[in-house]
Amino acid sequence: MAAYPPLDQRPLADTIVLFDVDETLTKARRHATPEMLDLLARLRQKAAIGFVGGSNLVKQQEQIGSASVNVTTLFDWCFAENGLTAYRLGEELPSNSFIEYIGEDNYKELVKFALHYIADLDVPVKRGTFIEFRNGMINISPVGRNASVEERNAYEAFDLENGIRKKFVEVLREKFGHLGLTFSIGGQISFDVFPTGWDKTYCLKHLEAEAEKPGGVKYKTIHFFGDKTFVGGNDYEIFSDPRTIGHSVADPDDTYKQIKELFDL
Ligand code: M1P
Repeated sequence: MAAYPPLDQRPLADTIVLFDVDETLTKARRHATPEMLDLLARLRQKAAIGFVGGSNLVKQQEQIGSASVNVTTLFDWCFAENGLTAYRLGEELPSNSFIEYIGEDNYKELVKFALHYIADLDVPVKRGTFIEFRNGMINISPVGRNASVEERNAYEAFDLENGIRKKFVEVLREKFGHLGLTFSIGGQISFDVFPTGWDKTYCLKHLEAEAEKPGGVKYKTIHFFGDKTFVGGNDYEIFSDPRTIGHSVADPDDTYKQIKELFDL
């Protein structure tokens, strides 16, 4: 494995570059290319790097890591589920939990309602895992998370035409908004549900905690690269946060190009 200078000894030691995953570092649910991994490794020689993804760590391991490489070794900071699961230099940081926040009874009501709603939905195909329970959020999918890549693409097109997720989210906001939840459509086939404020800006709490630690790095410049930076997209909050410099990308090729230019790589 490549060796990297300690965080406080990199040429741009007070700079961190954070990346969304799907459509920023990789195509949706696909593997990172060797060229992208090489670019990240070169950038890591200069500044700290991290990812901040909505999905859980298992997905980022599949997409960026490999059978022999743990994704937590490829970044200084790993923020899965918006930072609710976090690693610094391969070590897990303290976390927070969706179920503790919402409580079992409210959670049961939400799940009962959502599953009934999905049962009544007329979508071209239904697969399995309609609700995925994660540490810091739940993910709800009308087609089911077991959909294949082809089924995902077909569902996404159908959803765009028929506003299935948009309507679903409106109904849930109406019924469960009082629980302080945010409903965020970030990917192709699903939406995330998490306590308001536990969006991607959540990961910045870890960087603030780092600055407070004796010998911790104080990041003065926090770049964020993401594709869903528009209002309502799941990158919007961190992209527009005054603590970050936001960069909007069209796809992983665009990320590659912008990083090469910005950091002279
Ligand atoms: O990273 C964006 C989103 O990716 C997945 O969405 P989908 O399966 O709908 O394409 C999910 O992991 C979702 O949680 C995440 O926000």
